[in-house]
Amino acid sequence: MLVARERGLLAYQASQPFMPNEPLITEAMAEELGLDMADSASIQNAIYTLKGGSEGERIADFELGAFQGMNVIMIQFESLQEFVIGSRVESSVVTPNFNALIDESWYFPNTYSQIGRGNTSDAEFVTNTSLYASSMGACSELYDHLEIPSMPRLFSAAGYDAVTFHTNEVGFWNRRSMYKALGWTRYYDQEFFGADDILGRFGSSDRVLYDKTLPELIRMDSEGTNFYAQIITLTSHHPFEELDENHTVINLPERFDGTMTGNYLSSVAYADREMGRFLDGLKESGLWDKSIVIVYGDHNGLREMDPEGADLEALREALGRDYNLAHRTNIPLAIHVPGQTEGVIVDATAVQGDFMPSIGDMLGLDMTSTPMFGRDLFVDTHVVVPMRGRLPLGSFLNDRILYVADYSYVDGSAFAASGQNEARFFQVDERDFENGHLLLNLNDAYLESLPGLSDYAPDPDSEIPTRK
Ligand code: GP9
Ligand code: MN
Repeated sequence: MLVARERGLLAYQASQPFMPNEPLITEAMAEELGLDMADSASIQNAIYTLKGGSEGERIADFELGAFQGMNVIMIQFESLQEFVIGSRVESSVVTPNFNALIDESWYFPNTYSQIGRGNTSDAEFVTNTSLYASSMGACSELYDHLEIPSMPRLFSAAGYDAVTFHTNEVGFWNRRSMYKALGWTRYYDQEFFGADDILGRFGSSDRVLYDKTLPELIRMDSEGTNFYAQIITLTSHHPFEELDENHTVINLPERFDGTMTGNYLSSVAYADREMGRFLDGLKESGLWDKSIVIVYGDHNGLREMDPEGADLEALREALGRDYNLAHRTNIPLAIHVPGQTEGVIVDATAVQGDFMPSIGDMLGLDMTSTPMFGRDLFVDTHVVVPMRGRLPLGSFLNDRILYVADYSYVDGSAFAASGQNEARFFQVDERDFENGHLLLNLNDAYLESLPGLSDYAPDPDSEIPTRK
């Protein structure tokens, strides 16, 4: 992309035949890392080596496996960015329910979205595999024919039902095939949710989503079935068109009228209210006390904005500072464990690929046959996460910075991973830059090594959106 941008498309095309056709993992690299692609333990060890180790201080006040046998309810909240949490515009609090959840949960304010071109579906893929998304297309399209080691498969092996809920048709983003590749026990889509209270262009509102999901969870529980449930919300989706009176929950000042920022905040406020009703329902039903509840954003909601326009002006007001690439990629993550009554804030950098090892920690799942690129959030280890798909190849996150690549290492720019202040990157981060590249290669080689599904057939109803 850089060659094309700086030297023109012709130069880019001319350069293609001369690009060396290196294998993803060279023999020398495999030898140095003691890597055998047929052995998952050796892949996991190589990941740890490239990331600078896996040992560190345990930060959790609970033991490994303390929540064995509990259910897991994971809410993937559409377009939820971290800056919204705790924010208020004049007297309007945007996310009172999420704010209250934080007060009794583990909260990771410096969590980053790892999506590539598959938006929501990439977030589903990454959270359930602890792998990296691609820059070549949606993971749901690229990897749908594989039998992918995943969280649903780990839960199934532990005797759980692994179920996923979303009000759109399952063919969107090729989810029917992706869900099979990920090994979900069952999915619930538009066929289950129906067409009541359609909001936006994709499907029924979050009200309908939660109202129909809760009884299913209660039913499974009453039948003695442990479950891992992922709930994919929808209403707070771009373009956040103004909600009618029945769905409006906050009053913003007039200057927010018609701005993307204003519509976005209103839309998130609606989705937050519905989530709050659902969490109350979990409490009333008793499921709250026997479930780990995780809520996080899938990716940014706000898109390109005119630097001089009212959108960005409104955003600066809501954010209280300038908006940069780190703010754009930053999502909230809250984890409530059964019995927890007090909030804990963890400032370390986190990503969506960390959920799987962290859930494995809380439940004591046997994860030895599944290499994971994420880290256990309850152990304080060095962070290095290559970022691609939404940022130029060569970008990465570590404990301190989000580094955005350019031509060479020294040309890139850095943003504080804490989102707070100006950041600088140092030569010392260069190792993370290089290891990030190797981690991506290892990820891709691992995916290439996975077996295909014996009964794979492309889904004729699949729909992959073309816009980014
Ligand atoms: C529709 C929903 C779209 O099913 O996933 O969200 P997007 O991927 O555009 O964020
Ligand atoms: Mn989305």
